[in-house]
Amino acid sequence: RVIDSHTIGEPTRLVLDDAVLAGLDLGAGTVRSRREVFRSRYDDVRRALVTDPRGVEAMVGVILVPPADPSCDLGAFYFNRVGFLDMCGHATIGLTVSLGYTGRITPGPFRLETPAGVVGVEWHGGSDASFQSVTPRRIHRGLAIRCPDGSVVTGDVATSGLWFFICRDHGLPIVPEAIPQLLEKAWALRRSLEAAGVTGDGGELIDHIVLMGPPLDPANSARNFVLCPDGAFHRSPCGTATSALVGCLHEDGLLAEGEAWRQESILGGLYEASIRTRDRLLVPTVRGRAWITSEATLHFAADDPYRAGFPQAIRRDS
Ligand code: PYC
Repeated sequence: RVIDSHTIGEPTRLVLDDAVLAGLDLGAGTVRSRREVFRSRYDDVRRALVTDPRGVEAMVGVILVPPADPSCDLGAFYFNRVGFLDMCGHATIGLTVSLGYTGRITPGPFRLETPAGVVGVEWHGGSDASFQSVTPRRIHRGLAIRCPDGSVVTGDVATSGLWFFICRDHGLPIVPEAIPQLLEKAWALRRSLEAAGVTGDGGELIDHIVLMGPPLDPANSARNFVLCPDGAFHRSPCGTATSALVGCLHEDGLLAEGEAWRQESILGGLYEASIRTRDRLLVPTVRGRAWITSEATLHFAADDPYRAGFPQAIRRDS
C-alpha cells in the first residue's frame, strides 16, 4: 500500500505497508546504514515503486524505518528513478502531510532521521508542513564554468543535504515555455562540472543544477528551475535547494536572520523559507504545501515482465 501526494507539483510516493516494510531485512543501525542495505539487496523494489509502469516522472519514493537516534521520532530514506537522495525537502513535506492524513501523526513538530542527518519537521495541519534541513554549507562562490558551446557561467556550489550548482547568469528566462532550453543548459552545466572535476565532499557528484531568475509575482523573492539527477525538472522550487540557497544569501549579507524568502518554482508554486542561527549553526526552514493524490495498492504479478519496473531507468540527457 502506498499513498501518493504532490508538493506543489512534485510527486512523492510513501510506502505505508508495515508488513512489506517488515519483510525487508535492512539490519539494524542508522537510517543511512539501513538505506545502504536496501540499496544493495532491494534495488528492484526501488525500481518497482518509482519507475514506469507504476511510477511517474520526477517521483520520489519514501520508506520509513525506525530511527537509530533516540531523539528522533521517525526515520526515512528517499529514492528516485536513478538512485537515492540523502535528503529530499519536497518528499519530507509530502510524507508529513500523508502521515497526518492517515492519522499517524498529529499537528506539531517531530524529529526525522534521514541519511543526511536529523531534520526538524512540523505538520501545521491539512496540506501545510515545514522542515529544517541540515546545516547549509557553500564550498565554491562564483565558480566559473565553461559550457560546451564556449559560454562561461558562474555559480555557487552548496549543500544542505544534496549538492547544488546555483547559477544566475545563464541567460535564459525561467518560464515554462523555455523548459527544453533550460533542461539543455542545465545538463550542459552538469556535464561541464563533472568534466572540470568539481565535486562535493569525497567526490560526490554535483547532480542538482539550479537556474535562478526574477520572480513573476513581485511579492516573491525569486524564481528557479532545478534539474534533478533523474533528468526531470523539479516541479516545486526544490526544498533542499531552497535551504542551500538561503544559506548562501545569508552568508552574502542578502538575507537577514528571520527574514522571509519566497521562492517560486518554474511552475509558479511557492516555498517560504528563512534562516536562523542556533548554537552557532545555520538552520534553514522551508514551508510548503502538499496534497494527497491517491491511496493505492500496487500489484506485482509473477508473470508481469515489468514487475520490478523498467530494467534501465530512462534518463532524459539531452
Ligand atoms: O525537494 O529537496 C527536494 C528534492 C530534491 C530532489 C527532489 N526533491
